[in-house]
Amino acid sequence: MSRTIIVSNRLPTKVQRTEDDLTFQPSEGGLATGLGSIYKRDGNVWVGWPGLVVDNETEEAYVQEQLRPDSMVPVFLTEGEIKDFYEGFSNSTLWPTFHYFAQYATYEQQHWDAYVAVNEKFCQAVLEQAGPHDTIWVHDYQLLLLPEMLRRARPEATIGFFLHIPFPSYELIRVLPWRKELLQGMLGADLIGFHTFGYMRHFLSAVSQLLGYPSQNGQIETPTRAVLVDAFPMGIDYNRYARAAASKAAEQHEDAYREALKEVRVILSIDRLDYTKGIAQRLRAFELLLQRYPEWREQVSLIMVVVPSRDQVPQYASLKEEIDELVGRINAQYRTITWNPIHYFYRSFPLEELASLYRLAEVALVTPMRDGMNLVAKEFIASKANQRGVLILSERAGAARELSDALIINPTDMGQLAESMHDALVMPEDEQIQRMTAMQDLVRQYNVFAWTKLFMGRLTYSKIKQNTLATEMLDASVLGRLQEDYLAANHRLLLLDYDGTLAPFHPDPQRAQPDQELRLLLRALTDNPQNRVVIISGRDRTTLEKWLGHLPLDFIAEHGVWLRRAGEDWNLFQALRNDWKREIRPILELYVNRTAGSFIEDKDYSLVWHFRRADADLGAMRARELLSHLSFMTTNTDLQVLEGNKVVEIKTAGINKGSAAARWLTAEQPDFTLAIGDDRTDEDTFRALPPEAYTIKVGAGVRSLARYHIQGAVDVRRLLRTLL
Ligand code: GDG
Repeated sequence: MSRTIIVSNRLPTKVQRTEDDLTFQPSEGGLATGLGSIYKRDGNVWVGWPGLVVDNETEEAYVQEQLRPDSMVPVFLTEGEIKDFYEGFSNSTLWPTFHYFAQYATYEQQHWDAYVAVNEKFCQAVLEQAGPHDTIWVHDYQLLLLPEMLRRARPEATIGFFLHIPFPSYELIRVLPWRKELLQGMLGADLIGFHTFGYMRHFLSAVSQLLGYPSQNGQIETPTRAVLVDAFPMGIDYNRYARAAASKAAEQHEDAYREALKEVRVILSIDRLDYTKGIAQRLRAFELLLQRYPEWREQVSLIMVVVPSRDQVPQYASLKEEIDELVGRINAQYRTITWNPIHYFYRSFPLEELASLYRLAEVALVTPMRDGMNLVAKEFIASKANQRGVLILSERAGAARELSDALIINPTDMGQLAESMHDALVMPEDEQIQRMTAMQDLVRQYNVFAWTKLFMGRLTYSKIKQNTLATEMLDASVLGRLQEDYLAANHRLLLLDYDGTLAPFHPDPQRAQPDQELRLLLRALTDNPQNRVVIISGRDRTTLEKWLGHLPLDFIAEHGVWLRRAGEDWNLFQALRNDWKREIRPILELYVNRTAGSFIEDKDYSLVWHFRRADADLGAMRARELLSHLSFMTTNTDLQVLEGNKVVEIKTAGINKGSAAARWLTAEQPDFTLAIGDDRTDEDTFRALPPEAYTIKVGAGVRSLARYHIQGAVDVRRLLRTLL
């Protein structure tokens, strides 16, 4: 039976060193609860760092043994690794960059090296657990390289990846010296999940612009595989928070707080210490509220919990100082003997005390500068049994995409923030109930269990889809059969596409001319009198003739418009017109004018708009626009519009590589046929050939009618050489 392996930087446990022992306590974070239903059953495991440095093998063995019954497998990190991989690359490079704080990011080669090494360490630990067909779910920004490392070792495994923090705009990603490696690392997965559609869009754009891989409906076509990308907003264990808030213990705590606070109303803020959370801005906005609305003085207090975190990273230490200073100043200025404006706690609370704070507060202030999701907002909602209470939520938290009934604010707009606190404090009860009910329904339904189920379901689907789309890989056994059939045959027909098949793409199409190696290869193939070798291309005949005309090859040019048998003259497939160009050309010119880097290729009987050299996203968008423009223009004409690899081509309908290939088939009656091609126009060739023909698609990410696939032009040449 196949197993599921969860991998994250931290294990869902707290291991602590006491004077003469280690203690183990399950940590009940959102992720641990959500995945509990998976990793604890059927021999599944969770692989991760236990959270403390263990410096001898006896202790390592002890930790391993202690965690085994709880289905956890520890990965041990050294002090140096924690410094360079965790505090370094993860928290001083990726964290600030992904949260739009690029000014805080450092770019240290040593940190990167440690990041690679620790990802490899995790990879080894997972491989010790994983069989070839297991499912592996990797979590978060500390392990961006892991999916690809696992893929190399386990090509058939089902691998999912989820990013818990934002994925920023391409403009930030491109700043990172290791940007391509990071994207490639993630693309080892079959399914990549983000909290919001916005993060997903940024990722697709970065992949397209940095790696040149196109995508459609969230499916990326890499040269080797299709990768699915989707949005899965993470939820909480709703009932757990609802129950905790309704518990006797929480009620007692609330009573105690209430007694101390008297009639004072409470605004609540809870965060880990982090510059992304907007804590200082929130304090200034609270001060502004007290200035603008003096009537709230002595009536309202801010309870602010800041959970200590990452204090080894310099920015965190100075943020702590800034907060201490601000709280001190505001309290000193406004406090009275009986009233404290800000109750500030720099520590964490047990769950039932946290729950009592959620109960107590009338307003929750969740105002991060950037936040992947933010679960505090959802926990506050789940805790409000009587539906009274108002959530003020930053538009830059992932949660804002779902919780549209919150008061959504821009966290840098201090005035708006102060006004929204005032609005929340005066909001009529029926409006509070109506908003809170709507949000509770949503948070209850899209809880963490639904999230896990959805992700796992989609992961299974992505694999099924890949398998049904995929052509068989041309492996050694297929190659063996192909060679045998080739040798046994007397009269062979080889139909070879040019660009992307025999020669790699070049940004300037006129510079993709054949090199010496290719010329020699084609010469050797044609030297065998039993071979008929046809170059079947979308190129114009002049170029093909100039590049390869000296060889005894047959040519099918312009996707079947022009035909030439070796040693003969060019013939038209059939009599054709090209007066339509007068009307279509100005449209293409319009798109050239609007899209820098694009250009028109004018072939005898077709027009092509090329956008390989244009900005990738802009080019793709303009191509869609042009396609719809042209589909309108060409209705009821005998023109067809083809979408190729970074090209849009207009030509007469009915003539394509397939109809031309069929002519060769009839004329030659071969007893062995091989066709190789990489783009959509080659599908016509594959379709036209009999089932026993060897049809090979170059690239494996997309659906093809071909029987086999092969990776790139280099592999095509290698394959052809084996036939010599
Ligand atoms: C990352 C992303 C994304 C806080 N104080 C106490 C306490 N907490 C608990 C909260 C909540 C959790 O910590 C914080 O979760 P967040 O979602 O707010 O933020 P990150 O830890 O930064 O998590 C974030 C998340 O991943 C999930 O994908 O939402 O955007 O940054 O559960 O309740 N818990 C206790 N005492 C405290 O004092 N017991």
